[in-house]
This record gives sequence, C-alpha cells and structure tokens, in this order.
Amino acid sequence: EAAPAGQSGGGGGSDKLTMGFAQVGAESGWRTANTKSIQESASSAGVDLKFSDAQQKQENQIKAIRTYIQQKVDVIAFSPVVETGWDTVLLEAKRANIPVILTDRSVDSTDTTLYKTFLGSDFVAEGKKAGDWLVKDSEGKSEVDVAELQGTTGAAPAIDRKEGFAEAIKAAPQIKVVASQTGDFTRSGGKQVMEAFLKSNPDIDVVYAHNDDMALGAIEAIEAAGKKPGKDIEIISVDAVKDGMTALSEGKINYIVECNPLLGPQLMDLAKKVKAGEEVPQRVVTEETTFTQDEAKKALPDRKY
Ligand code: GYE
Repeated sequence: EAAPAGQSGGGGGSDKLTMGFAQVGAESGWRTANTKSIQESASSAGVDLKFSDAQQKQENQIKAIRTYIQQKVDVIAFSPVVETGWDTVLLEAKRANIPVILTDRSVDSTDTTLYKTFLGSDFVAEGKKAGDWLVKDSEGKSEVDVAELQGTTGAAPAIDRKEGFAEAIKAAPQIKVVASQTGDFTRSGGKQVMEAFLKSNPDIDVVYAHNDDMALGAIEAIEAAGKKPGKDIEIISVDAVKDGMTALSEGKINYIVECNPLLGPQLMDLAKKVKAGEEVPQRVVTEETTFTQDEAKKALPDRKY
C-alpha cells in the first residue's frame, strides 16, 4: 500500500521491503554480473537493498549478517562463500525472526528450517555436462591427461563441479585427472596454478576449469609456454560470461557449461513472498545450457554479460 501523497511514511514505517545482501566478493565476471543483477532488480522492484562485499572471507560475511540482524532488515539474502560453519549465525537470524534466502551457493546445514529457500544452479549437473562432453571428445584416444582448476576450497560450486565431472568421466577410463588444485575462481589464480602445472606435468591434454576466469588465466599461462590453447591443450570451463564466450568463439576454449548469474529478479520475487508469509519452494533451480565454439559465435552478439 503506497503512503498518501505528501507523507513520507515516517513513524509507522513504510511497506518497502528492506533486504540485507551479503555478497561473496568480486572475484569473477560471473560475480560482477550477479551483483549488477541483484542491485538493478532491487531498485526496479522497489526493494531497499543493503549490500556488502565479503572479499571472499567467511568471517566478513558473518559480520555483515549480524549487522543486518541488528538493523532488523525484513529479509537477509546471501551467497555463502563456503558450505560449512553457518549454523550459529543462521540460528541468530531465526531467533530474531528474520527470514534468510540462500542465493547461488548452498550451506551444508542439516537443519533446513534455518533458511526459507535456496535459489541457484545445480553445480553437480554442471560438472557432469563438462565431463560428458570430454567423454565424447575422447573417443578413440588412448590417454587423455586432465588438469583441473578448482574453485574456492570448500565452496559448493567447487565441491559439486569436481564431483559431477569425476562421475561423468568414469565412463572413459583413458581420461585421467593428473593434477587438481584451487585457483580460487580468479584469473590470477588460474594463471599461477596453470604455470605450475605446465612445469610439473608437461603432457597435459585438457584443462577443466571450474569457471571462465580461471580458464582465461590458464590461457595466458599456456600461451606464455609457447602452446596453443584450444588446440595443443583443450579447455573446458563453466559460467559462459562474455570474456569466456569470446575466447570460446576464437577457438581458445573448446566448451563452456553455462551458469546463470542473473538471479536478481527471482530473488526479489521470493523475498516479497517470504515477507508476505507465502509458501515458497525449498529449492529453486535455475535453467542453463551449454555452448560449443559455433554456438558461442551465434550467441555472443546478444550476450548481456
Ligand atoms: O561460477 C564463479 C564465481 O558461485 C556459481 O562463483 C558461483 C561461482 C561462479 O566466482 O565464477
């Protein structure tokens, strides 16, 4: 209900929904697109957004959530940097009667009453799609050595993308993961780890990167070592942000599994329902696709992020 003209709505408080959002950081192109989506859709949905950036540190996120509890926001939403260690602060929110919505990444809490819903991708499915592509691509080859660039240690997308990929490549025993290490979802992390991998494992055939930014860092390392990314070493990654799709269309990446960062509109919708006391599903999975090099060329001109 809008306040009558001329009144600012003071005293009794306004009907405007206040959301406290604790973001992971600004580690990747995906994250930048995600933040933009949340900020833009808050403003068009008339949501008063309090936003904080945890710089990929769990303690910063916990601090931000405690501040939102003190400020008595209507809804707290966050993307947990890692899966474990959330029960205490989530219980504090529950006792303060502030509903929590998980977006993008999940927590491992067994008590699912600690949050209302979880909106985000199925990361195991993403890892499987990456692995399925490699199984087909490896038909007739006698040995395929894979170097894996993992996301942030303990983060749901790192754990699940590793698991889904491992599951899929069981179908092809000639595929072997010969090196696997975290690059923290950043371009510089991907570059550094790939430089080390190229020294310790000169026979790497394929890089599986848990996100585009690490793949882009790996491309720099591969080129600096005098090899051709996409040819001498094939690259598979996850996200499908603009820089990744550009590298894919140029033949430097071979396959990208999409992960959708544009969660803002659905998040605002869920927050309004939760505030109104309406039932929401425990889990909302986002829809995603995959891209080959030809498909990337077609999709690029209309790509928004
Ligand atoms: O894939 C990566 C980002 O949690 C799905 O986090 C997200 C991941 C995304 O840093 O680029």
